Amino acid sequence: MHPVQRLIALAIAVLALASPAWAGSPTCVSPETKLSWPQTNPVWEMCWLPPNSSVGPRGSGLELRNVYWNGTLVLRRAHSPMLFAEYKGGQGGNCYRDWKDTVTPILASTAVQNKLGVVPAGGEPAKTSCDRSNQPTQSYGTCPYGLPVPSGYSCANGVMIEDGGDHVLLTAQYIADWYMYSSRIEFHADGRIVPTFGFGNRNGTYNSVTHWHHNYWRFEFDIDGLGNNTVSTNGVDQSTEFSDLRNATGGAGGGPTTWEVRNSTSGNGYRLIPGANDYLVPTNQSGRGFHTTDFLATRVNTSEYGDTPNYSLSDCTMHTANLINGQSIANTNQAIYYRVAVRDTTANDWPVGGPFIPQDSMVCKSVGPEWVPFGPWATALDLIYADGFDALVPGARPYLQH
Ligand SMILES: [Cu+2]
Repeated sequence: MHPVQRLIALAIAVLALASPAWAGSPTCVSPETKLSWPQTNPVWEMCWLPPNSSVGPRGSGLELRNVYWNGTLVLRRAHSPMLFAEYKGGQGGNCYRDWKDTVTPILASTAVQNKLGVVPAGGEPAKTSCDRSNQPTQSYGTCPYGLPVPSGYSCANGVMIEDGGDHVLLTAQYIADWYMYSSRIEFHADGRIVPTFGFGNRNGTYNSVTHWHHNYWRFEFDIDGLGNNTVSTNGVDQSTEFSDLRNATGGAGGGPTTWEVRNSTSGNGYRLIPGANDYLVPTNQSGRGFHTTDFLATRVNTSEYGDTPNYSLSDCTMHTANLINGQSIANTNQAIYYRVAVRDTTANDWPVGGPFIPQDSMVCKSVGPEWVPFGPWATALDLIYADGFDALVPGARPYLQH
């Protein structure tokens, strides 16, 4: 081959490695805002919306649309359209379906307020009510939660976007009267997606009644963007909508239950691994029958963002049968719902009959799983890292060894 031809061939090969079929990038339309992280040679790109611009009846909290990893579509949408509180024995507040569309300020550096930025050296990351609340009976109100506000910091509404070197973290906070909820999601250079939900408070109302909070995330996958995904449970492909439970032991010889979504053709996929704290409060611990499932795999239907299109404060049951109603989920796009819950316990009240645990009702508790990539796109990343292309991703750590 002529030296010039060789050079051209080499250049093409290098370009192909640097951006192999990774041409995809979201188009964001107001009120969506585009995030590219890092800003040059982005690994993750997406459109984000604050809770007050999210879809669904009374919103869906922090909402992300058209999420791309290295130029390949992963998610059409990720958000939290169903949120509940329920009280022991129907005391006090009885039960509620909370709203998810009212923002409340977060204490954060101006560098990360509604734009990608880096927390100043020696400064503190974005602080929500949940981050502040570590005492069993004390509440701290709204931002700045009784704290001094450092120079360069302020209480701001919206989405805080912090560049963590090997990941980017988005933080939103929204309020439903007595409660202030933190919704966070991390996107790691190695492909992992780590959502966290914190159940905080504004004041101490019903602090004296043991109660539970439930958040349901909704992850609408379209891996590779071709509408042909498959969902499996512990490795077994599923063809019809189903609900499922977390299981730490999996029975005799088993392991923790995990679920996977993958492109039926390419094999690119994500595995949902429950977080350790997700197991702390079992399904329906209150015994009231409002929340009986942890995981739902549903077919994507137009404008279906939850179990009911009509929001009502007193509609405090999650109506599983409205979502799991026999539709096929074979070789299509699915919306995965994943429930996490916490219990805020009053003194001398839990467990029923004792011995009672100390009061922890105002201590904020955070829960959440991890989505881990698998398949060719994860394997390709191994090769890229092994070949030294991780220079494109400052601070990135090598992908999990297989
Ligand atoms: Cu609470």
